[in-house]
Amino acid sequence: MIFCVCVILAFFARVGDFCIPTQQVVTTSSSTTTTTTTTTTTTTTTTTPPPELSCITTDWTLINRGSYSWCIRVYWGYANYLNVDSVCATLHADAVRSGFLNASEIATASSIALAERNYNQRLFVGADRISSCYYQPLNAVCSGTTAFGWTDGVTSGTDGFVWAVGQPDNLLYNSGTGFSQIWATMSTMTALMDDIGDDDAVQGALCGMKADYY
Ligand SMILES: *[C@@H]1O[C@H](CO)[C@@H](O)[C@H](O)[C@H]1NC(C)=O
Ligand SMILES: [Ca+2]
Repeated sequence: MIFCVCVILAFFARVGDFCIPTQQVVTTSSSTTTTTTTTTTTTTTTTTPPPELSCITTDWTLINRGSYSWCIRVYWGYANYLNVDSVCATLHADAVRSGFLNASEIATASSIALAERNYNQRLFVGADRISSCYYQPLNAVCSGTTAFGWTDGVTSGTDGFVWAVGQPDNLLYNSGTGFSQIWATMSTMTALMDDIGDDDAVQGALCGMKADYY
């Protein structure tokens, strides 16, 4: 009996030895791939030039007057005292008869006009006789620099009053006809000004308007 138990125990002992499970260590080698994404943000600073003043279309000529820019263009067409104040608006709603800052501007206006019509023409410009000089001859009080005032709202000074000899003469001022020599004109070939009245008509007008950021 004891023998049998021993045999059995021995048997189990051996089986037990045999059955001790072998621990299998499975080493999983995990490789970690680190992807580094480098985002390079390139900030390109484009220096945008400030917008430049220009004229609305190329048939206007830009004149730099320092603190502002002015555009001029000739209106061609029959003009007299009846339409003198409206012909420029047919070119652009903002356009008015143009004055002159100095002799160089009237020369510029003349060359523009001559490039379009190469013979002498008379054009209304933006200067009207001041009322206190109505019916006054050319004299010390109503002189070439004092008898007229610029009408375009921007031109100032008296350097632009470049008159022909003996002008403004207020022709017929005392003739009793009542012709008021209110309006100033320019001759395109001589680049000189002359005052005319409502008995006369000319070939157009020198128009002006402010330049803008078009
Ligand atoms: C005449 O006016 C123009 C602008 O139209 C200006 O550039 C120029 O310097 C002026 N000339 C003189 C002598 O003042
Ligand atoms: Ca005259």
